[in-house]
Amino acid sequence: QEAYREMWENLNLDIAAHDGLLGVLGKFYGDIYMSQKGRLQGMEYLDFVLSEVHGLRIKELQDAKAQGRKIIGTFCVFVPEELALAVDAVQVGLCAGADAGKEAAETLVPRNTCALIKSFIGFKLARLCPYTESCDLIVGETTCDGKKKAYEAFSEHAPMYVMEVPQTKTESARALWKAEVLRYMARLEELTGRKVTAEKLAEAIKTVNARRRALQRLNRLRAAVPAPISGRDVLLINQVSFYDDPIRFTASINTLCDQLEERITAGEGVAPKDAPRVMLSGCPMAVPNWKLPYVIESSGAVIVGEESCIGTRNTRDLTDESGQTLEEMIDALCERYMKIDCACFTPNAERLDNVETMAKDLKVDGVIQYALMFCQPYAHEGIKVEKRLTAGGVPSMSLETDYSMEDIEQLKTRVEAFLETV
Ligand code: BJ8
Repeated sequence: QEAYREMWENLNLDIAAHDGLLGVLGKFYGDIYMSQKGRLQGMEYLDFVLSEVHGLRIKELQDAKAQGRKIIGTFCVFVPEELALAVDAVQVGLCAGADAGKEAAETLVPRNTCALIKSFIGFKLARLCPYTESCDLIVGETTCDGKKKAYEAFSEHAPMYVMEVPQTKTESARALWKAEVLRYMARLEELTGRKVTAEKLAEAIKTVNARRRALQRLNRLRAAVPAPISGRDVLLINQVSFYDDPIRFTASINTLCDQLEERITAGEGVAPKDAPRVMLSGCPMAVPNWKLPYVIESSGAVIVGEESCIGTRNTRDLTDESGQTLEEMIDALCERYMKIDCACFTPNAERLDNVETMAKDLKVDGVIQYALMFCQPYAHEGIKVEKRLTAGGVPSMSLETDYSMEDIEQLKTRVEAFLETV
């Protein structure tokens, strides 16, 4: 850590508070991750990335900046990473999953704002996040009301740009989205002084698709019985996918998948064959939000899928790679991103179909709807999703929580009661 102190000082972090945060994180990670039995050797890469998440990766970002590359921060899977890569920028996810800086955040957004929003604002105001501080541009989006309004307040503290994400999938909404993608592309070109060419965009589309394919492969393999990898580990992999270099990350996940294949062939699992198979559905779980997965898996179940943006919603759809011209590639991008079934859309019937299909494909014993407290879109859809699943014979329960540890016993009681019924 000493080696990084100067870098953190240059980023104007609150060093004492940041030391405290890393201490808590390290302990939390040890309890939740390192205590697991029978972990795959390939997870060492993830352990290393996480142990260096505020160190080596930030150093890499600083080195990229020194070479004239720009750093783009995002909060939503709607922001097309392909465009950032096509202008040689580095894109990182800034969603945060810890309670830090909550009081400061509540001076900027109302108390009844979801924990994810309060967390990214808290991290900024408390000067705790070296990613936020490294960004040349932070890209928000008009998804839920909470985020939309929070970006207005956040823009007083950070270099913000907001993409207008439509709320429906009509023809006019698609035209708006294309115009927004082009407007964002122009902003990136202006920021970096580089042009998005057909050649660069084709390469970027391939890079991001390759990462999605590796994660799809991981999701197929983890579905084996007995489950060869814990849900906690797969969540961590999905979380790291938002920070790490995409090419290095893809290679590491494919290596891990090779090990998974060996484990499946040997019939080995991380949980007994008859452990209840649970799927999570709903809000994204940003680093280090591992509370609910830990509660579920320490209750004897194994998580076999995450229907969320830090999960399959971000990896399910690929961008068509057959486009030859820049225009064709941009159309392919627009189309791919409009397949995202975020609860902010109305209507959003395809999400019900997707959740049901996923639950059946994974042969789950039950689905846990996860909503962050004060998240209107996912709380509303939780009701519909639950109805659809129970009608199809899949048990489902809904949980609302935040980032505090106060409700952990209560969650455990509810999860255990649910598991007894599945
Ligand atoms: S595409 S899910 S990443 S918006 S939890 S902030 S919805 S009040 S995160 Fe999301 Fe994009 Fe949609 Fe995905 Fe609002 Fe709810 Fe908070 Fe949320």
